[in-house]
Amino acid sequence: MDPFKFDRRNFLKIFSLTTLSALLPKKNGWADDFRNDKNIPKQYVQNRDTPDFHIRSANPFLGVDMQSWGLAIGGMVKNPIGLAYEDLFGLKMHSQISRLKCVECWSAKAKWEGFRFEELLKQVQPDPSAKYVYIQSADSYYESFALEELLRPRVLFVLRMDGQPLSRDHGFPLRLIMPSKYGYKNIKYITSIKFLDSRKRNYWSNNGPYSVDGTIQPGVDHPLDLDKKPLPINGGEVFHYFDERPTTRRGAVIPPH
Ligand SMILES: Nc1nc2c(c(=O)[nH]1)N[C@H]1C(S)=C(S)[C@@H](COP(=O)(O)O)O[C@H]1N2
Ligand SMILES: [Mo]
Repeated sequence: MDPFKFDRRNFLKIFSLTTLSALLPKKNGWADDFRNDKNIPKQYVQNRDTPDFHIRSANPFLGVDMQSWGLAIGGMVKNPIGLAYEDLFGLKMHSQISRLKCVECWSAKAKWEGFRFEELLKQVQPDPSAKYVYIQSADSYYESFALEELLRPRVLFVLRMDGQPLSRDHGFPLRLIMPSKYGYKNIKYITSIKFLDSRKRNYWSNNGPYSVDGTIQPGVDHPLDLDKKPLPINGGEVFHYFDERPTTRRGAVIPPH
């Protein structure tokens, strides 16, 4: 069944709050680990260099179980909601061709289809003081944004890639695409979106040398934009510091910003 063929009028059968609480992960409603099977078989989602579009997944993961999947949106909002997969196809769709660039020096382009963040804002009505957004995913990954960043042009909550529903490896059922930021900000397998009045850290600033901001720095393969000691990165170039500023091995100095 092609979810795009759903009748628009039947959309937005927004869950009751009881259904919503059943959807939410157990601990405090916002647990960090959603994986229901730690005994992962061979065909799990993992880092893989496929010819068309590499796959990057920090933790072994079976893929989202659609029996229990729902999108929970809450935190500092007037109207917390839970949306089913079908509900998402009732939102206004946009399409764009954009490139995803990983910090590990590869990038790939695809056609993405999805909805804009405004669509969710209209429904939940965040408090004026909720200036930050924390997004969690089914594989225990998490990202953190200023609300304003999610409203920028060409930021999409994506359901389809190259004319098909997202594949399991590329983030089914729902991922973020934000072309101005490195791949790691483009969170896959989204399960919850929480509005907050302070900025939380993201997975890769807690587990590696990458910043919460993650804005792509032009003219270099990858930056180390934290003030930590530079580290070699698998599959990429090793960074050196020169006059406090990182350079590539080819010597291109990252412009101050
Ligand atoms: N949930 C989740 N999202 C994630 C990741 C992850 O490990 N888990 N990896 C990130 C990284 S580092 C990159 S480069 C992109 C890669 O997207 P792709 O696997 O579709 O190529 O996904 C990002 N989103
Ligand atoms: Mo990445």
